[in-house]
Amino acid sequence: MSTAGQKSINYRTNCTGKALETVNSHQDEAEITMFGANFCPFVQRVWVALEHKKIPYRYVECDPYKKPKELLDLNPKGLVPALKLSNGRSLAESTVIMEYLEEAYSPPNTSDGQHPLLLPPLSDPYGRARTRLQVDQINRTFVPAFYRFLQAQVCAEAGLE
Ligand SMILES: N[C@@H](CCC(=O)N[C@@H](CS)C(=O)NCC(=O)O)C(=O)O
Repeated sequence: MSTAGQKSINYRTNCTGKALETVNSHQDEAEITMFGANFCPFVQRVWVALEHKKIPYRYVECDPYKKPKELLDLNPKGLVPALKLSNGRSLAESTVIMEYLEEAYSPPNTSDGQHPLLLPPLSDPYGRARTRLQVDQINRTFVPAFYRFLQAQVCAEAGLE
């Protein structure tokens, strides 16, 4: 556990359970390194996408409230998720990262069938639009509630609520 800034919110600094097993199986060097924090729903959606699309990646748990230099080098705002890519490139912002992963790991950039798609194919624009509507709904309703739930859990464990 650690304490965030002046708010005195306690939060976990490592994953547990199945998430920790997944972290431990993604410690080898890979073309993508994701800097994440276990309590962050924005990290979790990128993480789910990496797993779903079967993209090789390394996971680095980091504390975005302490803003380590290696995180600031990737994202000057010091927010997670942040991706370290090859040739000194980096990316931040979960929605931008999701679009990058979908485009970089789909035909014609990768061979057909290697990486499952997040959206229906380009040949189905209506299906893609309907999926984006669902994503928008989840962004507006589920994500803020889930974030509050994750934080409340940690506060309760720390005896703060
Ligand atoms: N819009 C960003 C939000 C990322 C974000 O707010 N991450 C939080 C953790 S859940 C963070 O890094 N907070 C550190 C801080 O606010 O200093 C995204 O979608 O990636």
